[in-house]
Amino acid sequence: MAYENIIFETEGNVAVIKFNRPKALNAISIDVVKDIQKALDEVESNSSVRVLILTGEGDKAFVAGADISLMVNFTPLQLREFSVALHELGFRMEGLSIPVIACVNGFALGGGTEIAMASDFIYASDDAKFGQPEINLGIIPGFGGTQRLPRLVGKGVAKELCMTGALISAQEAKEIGLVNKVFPADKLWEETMKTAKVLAAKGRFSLMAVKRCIDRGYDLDLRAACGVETDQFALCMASPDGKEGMTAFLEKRKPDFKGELT
Ligand code: DAK
Repeated sequence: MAYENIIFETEGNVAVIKFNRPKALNAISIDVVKDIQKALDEVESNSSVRVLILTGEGDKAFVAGADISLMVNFTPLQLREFSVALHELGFRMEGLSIPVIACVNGFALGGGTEIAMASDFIYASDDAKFGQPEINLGIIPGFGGTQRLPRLVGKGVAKELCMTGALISAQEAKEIGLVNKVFPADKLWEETMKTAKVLAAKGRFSLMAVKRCIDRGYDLDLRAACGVETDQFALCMASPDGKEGMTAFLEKRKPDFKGELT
């Protein structure tokens, strides 16, 4: 399928969505969100896809936020539609059964930091910049920034970033726990792909189970969260990949995970 606002491609078991509006620093519009939703339909209907990477076209920006030139003219109903579309996208990314890596190759501001946070983890180039600068526009983060950011970095740091609107470097973002790893810009893609391939070789169900346990359990009390883990653990043990992994260990060979249901 052809897309206007993104580039969608697959490389082996890895699917890649590139935000593709480099002249506007890949700012997000409702059409971008619709294109991503269609690409996610493709991802979900292709069981050979084991990992998804999000990145930005060009060398300047991952996503510089929501498209301010469009947003400024939105009616309240259009704003509501945009809001619903963005929140649905974030929850859909978290609900995907495969890992999603944000490969942040430049500015990730406002909606850019927010879509990166809805991924499972973030790798960034050493020249990337993060921030929630909405306060400078007289608004606040509207795509989960006030909610996902404190969960990742703690309340105080999240409040400081949302209240000052300050931009921070990739290294600072790593120090506060927003970013997992920082690479020189010319190595970011190679390193992200290396990790994606490591993940693609793991069992499909155990990857999904880790994602479910951590995302669902995070908002629950410890006892309820451990209950989520118990259920996911039992499902993995009963899955063909679970049997294969343990049998391979006992037979002193590499596991061959098929990701099948029976
Ligand atoms: N929207 C539209 N265009 C943008 C843009 C944006 N967010 N960011 C950059 N551009 C455009 C610029 O206007 C410029 O276009 P031309 O003038 O060439 O036509 C082009 O990209 C290049 O940008 P600059 O010339 O400004 O490049 P610089 O290197 O000088 O500066 C910059 C780069 C990233 C520091 C700067 O462009 C900048 O400050 N951009 C705005 C960053 C920002 O404030 N981001 C937050 C946007 S607000 C919601 C959900 C979510 C949101 C809202 C509502 N609901 C649920 C309802 C999210 C809001 C946001 O993300």
